[in-house]
Amino acid sequence: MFVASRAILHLDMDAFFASVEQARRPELRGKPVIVGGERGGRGVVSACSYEAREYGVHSALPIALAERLCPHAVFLPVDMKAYLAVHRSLVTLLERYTDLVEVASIDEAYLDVTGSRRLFGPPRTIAHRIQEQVYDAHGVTCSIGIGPTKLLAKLAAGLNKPAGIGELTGADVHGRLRDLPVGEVCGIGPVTQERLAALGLTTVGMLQDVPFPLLAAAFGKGAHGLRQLALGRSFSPVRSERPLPKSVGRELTFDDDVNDGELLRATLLSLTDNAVAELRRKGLAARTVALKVRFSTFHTVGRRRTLPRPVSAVRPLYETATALFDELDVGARWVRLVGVSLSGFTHNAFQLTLDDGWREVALGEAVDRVREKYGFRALALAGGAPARRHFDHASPAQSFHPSSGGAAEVARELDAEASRDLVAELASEPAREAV
Ligand code: TTP
Ligand code: MG
Ligand code: MG
Repeated sequence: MFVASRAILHLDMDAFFASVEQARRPELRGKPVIVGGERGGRGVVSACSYEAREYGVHSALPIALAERLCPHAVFLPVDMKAYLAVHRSLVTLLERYTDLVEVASIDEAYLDVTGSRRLFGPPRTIAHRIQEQVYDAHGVTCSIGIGPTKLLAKLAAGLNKPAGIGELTGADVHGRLRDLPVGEVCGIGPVTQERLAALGLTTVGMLQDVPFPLLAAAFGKGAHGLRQLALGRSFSPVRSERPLPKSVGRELTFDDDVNDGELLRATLLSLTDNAVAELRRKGLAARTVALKVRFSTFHTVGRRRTLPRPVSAVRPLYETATALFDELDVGARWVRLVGVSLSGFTHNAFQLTLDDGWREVALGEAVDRVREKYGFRALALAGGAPARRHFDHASPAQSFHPSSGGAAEVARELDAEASRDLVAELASEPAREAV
């Protein structure tokens, strides 16, 4: 079961090396083009245009054989420098849509656009825009698959080649996917394919249905993983290779200095909540919480604490922030500014979390989804209410939160019942240890 449905795109360029050659030499468009070496060469085909594929040419075929199959094709040497230049530009283009871009090969990448929808629209709209921009920039086409997991997104891209956009959902696993040959599933290589064929298992549906003991007898510990693949279940997150940000922080300068402990704590909750929303958008988990307090005298103090393991849920991070706040013993002093900063990042695994923190993560993701749709203030943690009242009368100079519309306005748009439930559940969750 998926904790929360993610929106993942898989992009793969069509006949990549051959398309780049056709784009820079327009006279080659519409012709069979084979990249891999000159005629008479001893190499193999790296890439061939779709026109050449009609003659049975494919990657890894010896050039000599390709020549026989398609004698009138244009044969070109590999110009890796040119393809790498397109590749680099492509990655830069994709990173405009999300921080979570995983480069899977020279011509393919995964994008987790779960957090990008508010800004760029539904995944299909994002896919269309990417296709257009790739074509405008390089004159080459790509295929894009959409799915809740990397596995399904990649399959969807493959099924919609060339130049297509397609989507596979969890429901397709027991529908369209069943007739696919097992070899189409990323992770089932030629050796496994052969072993499956020996058992008479050639399609995804057969692999879904085969009695598990039979699979276990043949594949031992690998049987479970195979079955999971056949069921479209892969929880591996999109892993960006971008350098991780150093910190994500939020701070608030009050209009008037404050010495109300309740308001200060509520502010910390809202600040943490807001920073965690960015953390999730970036697919990160944090280990270190830092607190900053500036008094009315402009004297500024800070405290930081590192947790035993990275987390991406509000509660343990907020509890750490308030523990740090208590240590500061603010007492009756007047406070001008408070800030919370998170650091010590790792990429968060958006996986089926088996520890008892899973519920909090799922609720957090649900809150993110509502906010994506209706604006950040549509849902606020119950404990944040006093601070929210304060924000509602805040001066525009405040550094806190990218908000859209007032709370009352978005609340009207919301299904009030659903939002109350979420807030109530979050508020009534028993406090847990920091990790
Ligand atoms: P692929 O994406 O596998 O193939 P492709 O882009 O040529 O065609 P498709 O439309 O089916 O995706 O590989 C990307 C590039 O990697 C390809 O253009 C050339 C290179 N490559 C090789 O050099 N040798 C190979 O055996 C394969 C499969 C690819
Ligand atoms: Mg390709
Ligand atoms: Mg590829």
